[in-house]
Amino acid sequence: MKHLKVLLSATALTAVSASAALADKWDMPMAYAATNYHSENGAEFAKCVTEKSGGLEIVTHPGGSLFGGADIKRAVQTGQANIGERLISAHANENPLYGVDSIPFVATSFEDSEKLWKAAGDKIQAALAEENLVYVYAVPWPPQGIYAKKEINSAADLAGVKFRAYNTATARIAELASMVPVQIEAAELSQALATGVAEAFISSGSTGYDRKVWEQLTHFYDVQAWLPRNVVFVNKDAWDGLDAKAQGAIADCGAEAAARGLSKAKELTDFYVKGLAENGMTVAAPSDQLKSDLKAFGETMTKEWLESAGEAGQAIVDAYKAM
Ligand code: PCA
Repeated sequence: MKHLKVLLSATALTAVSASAALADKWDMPMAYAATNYHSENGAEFAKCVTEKSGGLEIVTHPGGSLFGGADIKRAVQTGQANIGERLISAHANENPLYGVDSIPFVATSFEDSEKLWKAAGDKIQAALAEENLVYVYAVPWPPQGIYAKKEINSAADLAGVKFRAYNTATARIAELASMVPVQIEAAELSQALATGVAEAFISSGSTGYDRKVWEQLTHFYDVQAWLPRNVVFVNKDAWDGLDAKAQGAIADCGAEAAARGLSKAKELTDFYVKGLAENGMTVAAPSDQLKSDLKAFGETMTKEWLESAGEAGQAIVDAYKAM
């Protein structure tokens, strides 16, 4: 009798642990503000997976609260987090292909940015796979412009300015314009501007709006230089550990998130730029001189990127141009 009791409780224990193993919870670090459309889109994606996967719950952690932007990719590669979102061009120093979306004036509209991403898709996915990452989806930022606290009519007006960079392309522009680059995550941008660590930067209306940069800066030049992307990826070992239903849910919810994020980005672009103006900033198109100075930087940087990205880079640009 005693024997039977022990056996029964052992069976009960096994049943409990088996059902617990089926349910899994993944933390998803994200670098940008909770109210930003990328983060809201990521939360929708997480909800979709939680509903459709049959046991996998994804919980987003926006604003760099779990891992700061600079640490998210490594955290997912090493399995400290199983899924995460990162501005992929910030890793162009590791693989130039990750910088394909940030070459000035190669793709400057949503339409062209989609084409370029399509042309780059397989190669980006392969590069991520080599780093133990499975690509899920990507969403563009609105076109990039210049923020400053004085009138900027040419590259010469930028010389000596302390410039916040977010990837190698923005750091290179700082160098070409004789600015002083400092690498800062968007989550720390307001503080960097308030303390004078940075006094100008390139980004979308979205990040200027999120970080209320009108409190320190006065001008936004709508240069429309490129549209960088946030990419969501999963740790490959964690992916391999999922059943087909959960993998399918991530793929389907990811495809939906890519489409939803793109249309949000398009829809909000004007809203953000208007918001900058409504809060007192001077919003203007770049002067002809500034435009031609930046175009010249763009030509130099396109050449440099093609040199560093080699045949794979050339193949992407050729495919894009043929579209
Ligand atoms: N916002 C992000 C990247 C590009 C953008 O528009 C940032 O400034 O960090």
